[in-house]
Amino acid sequence: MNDRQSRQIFDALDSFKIELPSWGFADTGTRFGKFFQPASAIDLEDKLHDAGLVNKLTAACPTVAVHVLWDFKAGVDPKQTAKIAKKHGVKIGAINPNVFQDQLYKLGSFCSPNAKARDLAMRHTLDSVAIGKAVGSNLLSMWLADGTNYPGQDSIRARWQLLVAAFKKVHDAMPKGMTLLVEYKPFEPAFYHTDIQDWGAAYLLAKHSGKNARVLVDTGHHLQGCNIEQIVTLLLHENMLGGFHFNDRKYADDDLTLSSIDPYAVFRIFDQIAQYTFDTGKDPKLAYMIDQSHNLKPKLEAMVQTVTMAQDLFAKAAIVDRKALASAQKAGDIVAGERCLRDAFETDVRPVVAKWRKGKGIAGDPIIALRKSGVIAQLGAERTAKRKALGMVQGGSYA
Ligand SMILES: [Mn+2]
Repeated sequence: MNDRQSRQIFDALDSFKIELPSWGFADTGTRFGKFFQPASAIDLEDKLHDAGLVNKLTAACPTVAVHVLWDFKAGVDPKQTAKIAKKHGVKIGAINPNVFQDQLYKLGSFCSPNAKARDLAMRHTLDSVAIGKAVGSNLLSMWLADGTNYPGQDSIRARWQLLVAAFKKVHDAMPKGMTLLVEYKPFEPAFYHTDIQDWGAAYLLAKHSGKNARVLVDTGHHLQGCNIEQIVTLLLHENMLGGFHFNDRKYADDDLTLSSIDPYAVFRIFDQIAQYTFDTGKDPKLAYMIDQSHNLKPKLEAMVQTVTMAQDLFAKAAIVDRKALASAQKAGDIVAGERCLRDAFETDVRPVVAKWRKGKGIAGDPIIALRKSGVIAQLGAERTAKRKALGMVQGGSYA
């Protein structure tokens, strides 16, 4: 590692902020059940506390994404939530409306043939815009569970028309400076067709919505073998990429920690972003967010691990020799081109990343620091007592 590469890594890490999901600190599970953790967050204050802790350990996570239904109670001033976040050294980031849990959404939300479901989805989403405004968030992140389970169940075209009209209305209700992020997913919970099933549908919907709409790429929301970095490249080139939901997967939307299955795939995504910046001189201003719920790993450890893995891979992408890569590509030298990527990917960047952390006044290895602190056991004892005092049985919904 030479000095130039070290500087490149420092600059890259300075620019790389990752948003934490409030739902990643609460008890979560699969449809087969949940395994509870004593230290899991009970309420929004706990979630913001935990996010604050991850930010302190990593110096890279100043914002927290919230789920409106799970995190905001009716009648509670959202500004109070912003104050609690501030107390823990973080800010509220992306606002995620929830238009999939109410019984009315059986046939969908914005795409439902039931006008009452569509109205409820619109009211809730406009309320979410208002919450975003109140807490100073500039991101409205939309994921829909809309779709059908059987051919003939509903008109795919009629549903698309409803969707386009609804997103345009939401977009036009947003204040200036707010971005509508459109997330896609090929299947689940719908098993036959999903209304926003891929990046093409999300792109079209964002285009129809208006100039402040962009596509959100959730790394776990693709079919097997999909070339995600190509999607990222095309969306960047078209100025239509808004950001990411990070997680990893082996089979479907598995919510595994980022790069736990395929680090090279994550590196290739970061490589394309670094290439875009190198080629254009532009900062694509992407929202890097984690979307994971950890069913087995200790939640705080899983979150810190994700952030550190993302930083390592982002650092590796920053040291690709772009000039040598361009020369190899021009000469048609396939092996040399590939070696440019492999050389960077196989470089052990951890000592430089640790040095960057020490420069920020934090430990070189945040996982070790977290373990040494004993805070997970301490939170486990405190929260067990809190549950007892509140007469709570551990568990419940994702909230
Ligand atoms: Mn997601």
